[in-house]
Amino acid sequence: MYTFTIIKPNAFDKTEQILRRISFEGFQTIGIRSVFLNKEKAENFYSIHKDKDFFSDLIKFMTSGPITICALKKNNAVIDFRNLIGDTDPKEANPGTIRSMYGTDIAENAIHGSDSDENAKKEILFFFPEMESTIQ
Ligand code: IDP
Ligand code: MG
Repeated sequence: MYTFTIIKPNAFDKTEQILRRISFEGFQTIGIRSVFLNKEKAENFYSIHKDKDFFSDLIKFMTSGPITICALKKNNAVIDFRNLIGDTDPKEANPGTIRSMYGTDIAENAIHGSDSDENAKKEILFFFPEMESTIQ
């Protein structure tokens, strides 16, 4: 029903094109904001990856410029959105997917998408706590 996305710093200047594509694919935007992440907020959001060797680079990247965060609604939102963005590595992502079109490399892959319904809710509430009653 819901998913959460971040247009990452390397794709921030493509936000309009990417949002148009997301809307064209049938996702309804129910929350949107452009923000800067500080180190603490980025580390919290990606805490599941804190022991990975790319963690500090990931935090540096995600705090390097503005991002756009969105809560999205659609039937089958999580799976359909992962299919729309493509593989984590833009080089592996199918042609026409958002990561294949706007990603730089596996680290700067343009866009985030939640990987489960449970994480989608957590991620939406992490950035939009005021939506608690809306998404239950
Ligand atoms: P996902 O975003 O496709 O779910 P995850 O494995 O959850 O991929 O990784 C989170 C983010 O960490 C990726 O979107 C990417 O920005 C970064 N990342 C993942 N794997 C690597 C890597 O091997 N090197 C550098 N950065 C990576
Ligand atoms: Mg992930």
